[in-house]
Amino acid sequence: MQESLETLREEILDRVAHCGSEPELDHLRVEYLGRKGRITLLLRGLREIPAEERPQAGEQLNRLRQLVEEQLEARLAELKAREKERILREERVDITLPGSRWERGQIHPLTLVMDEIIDVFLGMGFEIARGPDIEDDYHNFEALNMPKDHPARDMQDTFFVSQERVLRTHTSPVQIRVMESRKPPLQIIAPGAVYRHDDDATHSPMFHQVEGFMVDGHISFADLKGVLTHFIRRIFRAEIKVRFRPSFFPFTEPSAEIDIECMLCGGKGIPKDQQVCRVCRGSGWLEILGAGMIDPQVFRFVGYDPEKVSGFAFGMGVERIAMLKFGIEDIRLFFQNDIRFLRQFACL
Ligand code: 2NL
Repeated sequence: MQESLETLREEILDRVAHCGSEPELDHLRVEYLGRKGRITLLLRGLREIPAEERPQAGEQLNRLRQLVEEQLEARLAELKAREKERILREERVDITLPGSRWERGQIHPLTLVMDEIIDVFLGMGFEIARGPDIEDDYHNFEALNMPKDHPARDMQDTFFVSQERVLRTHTSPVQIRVMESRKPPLQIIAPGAVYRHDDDATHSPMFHQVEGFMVDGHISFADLKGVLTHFIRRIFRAEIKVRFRPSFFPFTEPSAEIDIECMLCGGKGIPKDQQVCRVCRGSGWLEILGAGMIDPQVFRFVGYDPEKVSGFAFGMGVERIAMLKFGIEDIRLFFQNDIRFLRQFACL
């Protein structure tokens, strides 16, 4: 008995000392101290040994049980402390490291200019209208006084989606649709992407337009001049010189193109260095708008009586205005999304 208890004690202490985890430790507890544990069974077996040996054996067994309980407890505390240390070591976060930065973006220069244009017209009481990028032949051409054999269709190299459907070559069809569905008085602008088969430093196959019109009982060319002159002075500067020059569009009569004095050479055409101005090519003027009084034929197409209503319409290219405003020489810069280009318009 004496010797076997000694062996058992050695065995338990050795196993507890080598135990590497809490579940393993629980296992040992059950194995020795559980309901059918080896120490428990030995304690129960005390009844069967002679009465005179019982107190001593009982004392030894109790001491062993107490020792095992203490050792299990101590080992558990040790394992917990070691685990805590491991977590502190392995899951350590260096809060002094710099965080990952969020790059701040900026508004695209075209959006900037587009919003500015829209704001000026909203300030004069115009409403914004939008329409589909894919249009039918009727709304893109026919209703704008450009029948199938009209030479003006040549001026716009059109992307065809099918025989009858095209990528809109201007935002005029948006305005046709507004007139078809509503009655004057109307003051509308139609901003958006348009498409033409054209691709060089000043032409992009997709670009942006703002067109607009005003229709009521007695709208005159004086209204056209007033609205567009105000617009130009808000977008460029209040003192800028403006010129209305006769022109032609199939959907307006009379028609005009509107120029501003060249901002590079100040309208001189030939700046100090005696070279021809590269922006206005020596003319001193820059074309920035097309406009005119809406043709009576267009009114008939949308069901208005040209005897009772009149109006003006205008159109401009947003890229062109942005290029002039910022001195950008190649339209393709707007669409390459080179961050070095885009960053220059931060905070504008
Ligand atoms: C330009 C010239 C223009 C219009 C667009 C228009 C629209 C309707 C009726 C009549 Cl629904 N006209 N739009 C009129 C004159 C000129 O644009 O140079 N655009 C870039």
